[in-house]
Amino acid sequence: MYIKTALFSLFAASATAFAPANSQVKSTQLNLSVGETAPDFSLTDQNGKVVTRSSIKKPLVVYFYPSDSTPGCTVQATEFNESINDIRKTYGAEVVGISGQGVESKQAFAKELGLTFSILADENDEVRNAFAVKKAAFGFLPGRVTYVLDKTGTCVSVYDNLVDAKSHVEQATVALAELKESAPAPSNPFASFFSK
Ligand SMILES: *[C@@H]1O[C@H](CO)[C@@H](O)[C@H](O)[C@H]1NC(C)=O
Ligand SMILES: CC(=O)N[C@H]1CO[C@H](CO)[C@@H](O)[C@@H]1O
Repeated sequence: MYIKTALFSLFAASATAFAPANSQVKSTQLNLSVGETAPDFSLTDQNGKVVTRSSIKKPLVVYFYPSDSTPGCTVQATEFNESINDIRKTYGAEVVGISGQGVESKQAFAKELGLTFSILADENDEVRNAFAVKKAAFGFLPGRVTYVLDKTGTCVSVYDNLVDAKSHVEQATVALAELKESAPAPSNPFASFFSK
């Protein structure tokens, strides 16, 4: 429901804000940009757990990939899997992967690689469409795009690269490091007592 609403407002916004005068840009070519709030979503992961974006109150790497169990996506998932402990400990962040195949396919892919983070089944591409993930290869392939969101769901980084799957992890880590750097120090000297 909220995805539809988000999708609609994206389209409505895009019609006015982004309409270029002299080129044909379809709304599907528009992506979530830095500074915008990411659409909310609830999707099922490889273990049957429902993951809701807005209930993860930490920085979140949302990476869209073309397809389970393909070579590029295997490299990318393996690389995120290798960095996940660092991403959790150093940056207090979480990672989710999203693609259009179902839960069974996610189960097989995650089991094959021993993944320790959620990969989510977005079977009708609803979330991919809500994020308006840019297509790759002149619009023929689902894109490989990584978004880094801050803990409030605001997008701080977009990285689009179909071919170099490995580089997504590096780019996401750079964005997480910048986010950590820019986190304001608590203005209330007693704040640290309450956040324990
Ligand atoms: C993913 O991480 C887990 C836990 O560290 C490990 O057992 C597994 O082998 C890793 N998978 C790959 C493909 O590296
Ligand atoms: C077509 C479009 O809107 N592209 C944008 C995708 O996001 C990046 C990063 O925010 C922008 O630089 C592009 O203009």
